[in-house]
Amino acid sequence: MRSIRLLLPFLLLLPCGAALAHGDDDHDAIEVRILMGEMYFQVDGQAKGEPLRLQAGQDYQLIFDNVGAMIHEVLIGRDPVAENGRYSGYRKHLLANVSVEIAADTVIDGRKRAMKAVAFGLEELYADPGVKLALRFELPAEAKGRWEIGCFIPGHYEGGMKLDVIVE
Ligand SMILES: [Cu+2]
Repeated sequence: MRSIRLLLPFLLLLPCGAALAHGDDDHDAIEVRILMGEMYFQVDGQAKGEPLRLQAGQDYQLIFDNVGAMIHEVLIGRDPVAENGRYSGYRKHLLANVSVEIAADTVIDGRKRAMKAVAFGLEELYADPGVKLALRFELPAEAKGRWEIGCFIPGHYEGGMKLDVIVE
């Protein structure tokens, strides 16, 4: 079974094809595909370990594509929390004060499903193998600095499943 699990402070589900907050102005969003697997995040077209570089104030569509064989998480933040040598998440989240449109294609019980949602304060997403998650948002000016994408499923972050994000 493939599914998407969302953990969000606020989630608004929309019928498929419904107009999202940004309307149809997709043309000005920069699309970046990020591959997820065991145990890495990799910007499509870049070498493994090369940071994701973003511009503050720009519209983005980040597509997280789980090409691996395991469920993975997507968190974008800084200041990882460690307890007893285990990492459990970030103290600060890049999209904490940002409205994000989420679109996903998945298969549940053999049937194709698509979902769209708008989330404010996105912290954590899960994607089963084969799931593609598209996150569309405008990166605020105050996001400048160093961030990180990480997966905090036990053992994954420690196993190297993280990638530097540089917002300029
Ligand atoms: Cu993972």
